[in-house]
Amino acid sequence: MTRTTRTHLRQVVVAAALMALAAVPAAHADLAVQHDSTVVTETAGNGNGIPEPGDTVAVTENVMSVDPDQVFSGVSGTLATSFAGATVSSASSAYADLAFATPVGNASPYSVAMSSTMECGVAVPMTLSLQTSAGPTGVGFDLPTGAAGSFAAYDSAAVPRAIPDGDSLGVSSDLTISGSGGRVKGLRVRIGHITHTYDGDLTLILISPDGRTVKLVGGKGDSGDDFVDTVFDDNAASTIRSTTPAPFTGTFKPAEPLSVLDGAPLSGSWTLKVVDNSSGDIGTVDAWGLNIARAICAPQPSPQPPPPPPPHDCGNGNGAGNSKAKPAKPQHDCPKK
Ligand SMILES: [Ca+2]
Ligand SMILES: [Ca+2]
Ligand SMILES: [Ca+2]
Repeated sequence: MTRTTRTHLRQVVVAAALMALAAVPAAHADLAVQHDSTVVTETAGNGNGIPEPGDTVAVTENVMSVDPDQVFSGVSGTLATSFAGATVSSASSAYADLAFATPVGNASPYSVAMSSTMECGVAVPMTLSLQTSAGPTGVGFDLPTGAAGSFAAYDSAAVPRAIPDGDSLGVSSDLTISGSGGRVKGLRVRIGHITHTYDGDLTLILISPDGRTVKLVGGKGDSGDDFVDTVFDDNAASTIRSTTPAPFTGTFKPAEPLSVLDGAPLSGSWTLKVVDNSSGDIGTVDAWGLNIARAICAPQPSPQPPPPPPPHDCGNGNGAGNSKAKPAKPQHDCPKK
């Protein structure tokens, strides 16, 4: 086998390994490199600074070592996406060494072009494959698109629902949103009323139409009764704590972030699942709803208009030759002869 062939074979093997990595990033999770944060900057498009369909964006993906005993050196990244509406045009970059708990970004920005036909609000899934002196690894992250529109309120009609006592299957109450679709860019959950004589029995979970789950609260309130006008919002100051008294009236941070629902389809069947984990006390889901901000995107600039027609020659030879000095007048302004 020639040197060239061996090199080529090695490249093919590496390429195959990268493809496998993109498909199954969890297989390399033991290398202890994690996603930290992503910085997205619009570099071409409609110029409003918001990543949107039709824009090209520069991407800095900050990663870090979560292994206190290892510094990763010789790090290089290759960015890819399996999403049909996006194209990575600058995919490769070096990274400085990854020391424990210190985020490091790609030395040269990645570039991603988003198709003008992709849906506003979609979070574009990206895979960053990393080569290091300790072996290959990878991280996944999303590129969000669009801005949040105004919130609209939706209420579940599937109430009341009895909560089965001490049953891990729980009860599901649906909230169906019909209409023109769109994607979520912000979401709050309103628990108008749950009647229950021992809140500490309960776990509340929201499920999106595409199957994403968010735990809102679980096992809080001890023997306290009911939920009354409880709102879950990522922007709230704190979660429901062990010391928070029932019935939890007010606005609280959910146990898990609702932001994972950004990019989910708005239309379809949302579900509030309520599980009663302990026998003895019972209750019902009486009223709940969602406040959802739909993703909105600004249009891309119109194509350049065609050049104006040549000025009308009124028959006295002052047409094209003088067009720079005198703009053409409409035809009806020609002097009468
Ligand atoms: Ca934009
Ligand atoms: Ca009680
Ligand atoms: Ca119970």
